[in-house]
Amino acid sequence: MRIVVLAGGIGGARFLVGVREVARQLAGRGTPAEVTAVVNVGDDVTLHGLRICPDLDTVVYTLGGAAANGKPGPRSSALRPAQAADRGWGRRDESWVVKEELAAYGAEPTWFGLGDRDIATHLVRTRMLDAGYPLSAVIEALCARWQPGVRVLPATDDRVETHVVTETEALHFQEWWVRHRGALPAKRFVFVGAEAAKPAPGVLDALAAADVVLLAPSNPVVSIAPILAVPGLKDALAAPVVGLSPIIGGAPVRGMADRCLATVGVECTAAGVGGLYGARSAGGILDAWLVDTADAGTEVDGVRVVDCPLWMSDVDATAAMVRAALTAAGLDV
Ligand code: FO1
Repeated sequence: MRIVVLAGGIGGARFLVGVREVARQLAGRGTPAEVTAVVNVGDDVTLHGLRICPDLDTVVYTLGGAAANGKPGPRSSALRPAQAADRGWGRRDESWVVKEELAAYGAEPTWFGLGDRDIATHLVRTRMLDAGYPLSAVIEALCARWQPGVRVLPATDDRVETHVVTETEALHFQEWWVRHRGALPAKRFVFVGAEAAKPAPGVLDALAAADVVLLAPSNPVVSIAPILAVPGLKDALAAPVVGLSPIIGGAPVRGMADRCLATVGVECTAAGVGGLYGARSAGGILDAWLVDTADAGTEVDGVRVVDCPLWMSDVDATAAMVRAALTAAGLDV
């Protein structure tokens, strides 16, 4: 079974821990399963001369057991509720000496938290990019160390950055999200560079070979949309596409999807996001849409809606969501 997952950062990473678990269970029952994560690059930013890839790093760190959200062991995991206070991004056991030193020099931006261990990742990546390696080769090198257990691909090797247009200015997504906590009213999101971008090596092949494509419960506006904005990617969604709602009971599980949805004029509900992705039969991409039991009865034109618990409280809960999504795609799990 070949599973492709379109994913953003924190929610996407936690979801992938469950997808990997189901793939391991399937393999244990004689059904080899390959998982390919196609990850958003729109959050990527250059700060202090370093190229930072938040969503890719969150996925690699989380699956590699290095993330600030705990070590995804065989049973316990990145999803331990006790870690609920965790950051979700960056490294666990982190220190912030370089960040403090940069601030002592007044070296802006001081609003972006670069941990000492995390900086090593950015140094390796920046050095490889400067030497001419594509981003996909950089991620492959990082995965050689972290062994995420799934294939991790950037959506594109080209530079695509999400910028936020407000009443008075355009600023990088990270500045809007981290410095301003999304408080500046955003008029629109622009995926700078998307029109000239190409899917990264392996992305179209993975989609062509896929038995199913899962849309992780990531931010639909600033995590999934920038992936779909890469020309050729949406048209390559030939396999059944099953999405999982990042909105439960009218609120985002994490982050500020509500503010992002308001900017694009979509109501912050499971139905609203399902409608944003749209039915394949109506020019959209969805064949099925999973909503939480709290949103049972949700209807999305032309889309089969299935309700099941969508709280990724631990690996087993997430694995159950994944199995429900694979079943909705008509696969036998
Ligand atoms: N998020 C914050 O809220 N504050 C930070 O200081 C911060 C630093 C940071 C450093 C590296 C990295 O990979 C992610 C970081 N994030 C931080 C998270 C990031 O801004 C967002 O999680 C994603 O871009 C949104 O999905």
